Amino acid sequence: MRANRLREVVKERGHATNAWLSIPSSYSAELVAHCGFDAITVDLQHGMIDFGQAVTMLQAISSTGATPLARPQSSDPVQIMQLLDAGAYGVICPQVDDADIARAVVAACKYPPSGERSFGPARGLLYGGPDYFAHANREILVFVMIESRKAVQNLDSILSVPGIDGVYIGPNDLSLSYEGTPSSDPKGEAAQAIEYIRTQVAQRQMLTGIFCADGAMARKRVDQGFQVVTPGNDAAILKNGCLQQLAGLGNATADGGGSGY
Ligand code: 3PY
Ligand code: MG
Repeated sequence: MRANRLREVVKERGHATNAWLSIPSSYSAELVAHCGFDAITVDLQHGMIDFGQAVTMLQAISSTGATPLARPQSSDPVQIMQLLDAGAYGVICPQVDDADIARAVVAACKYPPSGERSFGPARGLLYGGPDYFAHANREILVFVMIESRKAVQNLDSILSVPGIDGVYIGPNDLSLSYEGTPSSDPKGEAAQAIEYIRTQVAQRQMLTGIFCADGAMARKRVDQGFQVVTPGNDAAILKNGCLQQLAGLGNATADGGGSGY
């Protein structure tokens, strides 16, 4: 089976970059994948992407060496299994607030006896190779998103669920939960929670990941010790690029907004 390079990259370089796709286009997925990111996440939760579009985007990503990942809409095992069958080499599952949800996510990602994934790897087999079934439980990465006060309170029991490879922090939802307002760079209690989560996850030798608004924030998170970072999503990068070009011309921008989320 084709190896999942993401863990190796973290070992070799200390950190990996993970692009985040919300635009339903195989062309933009291909374009981003050719930029040199170590992994690319197709986001079905907040992206404008349905399953059929996700398949074409995973195909586009597999024209490069980047590890294809997907964020499902929820911890629904049906969609998780479908995305893995479509060739995702890992999932970043949103809103994993307790150990029961974490167990359901792991079960959807692992073939028996470790889990309950149904057999039918379809495109996973084309991408991974003929021995996909024998190695999928090891190669497929399971990230759970910790993004609420409840999840932080349950962190120890969530991280005790066997089969979790890493945690991805959603700072916007975390900030919403703690501070009542979303922020990709939370302050106060939410910022303390981010550092608490990172240290707890690192102590267990699991991967520490976090969504960031842009490259500068991603750099800050790497310096803080995070291993997998997302320097903004495709829509925010596109919008910022357009605004920058217009500003370079001295033109007023339509709404003055910038970073997206
Ligand atoms: C969050 O910041 O809450 C996220 O889920 C990032 O995508
Ligand atoms: Mg979130």
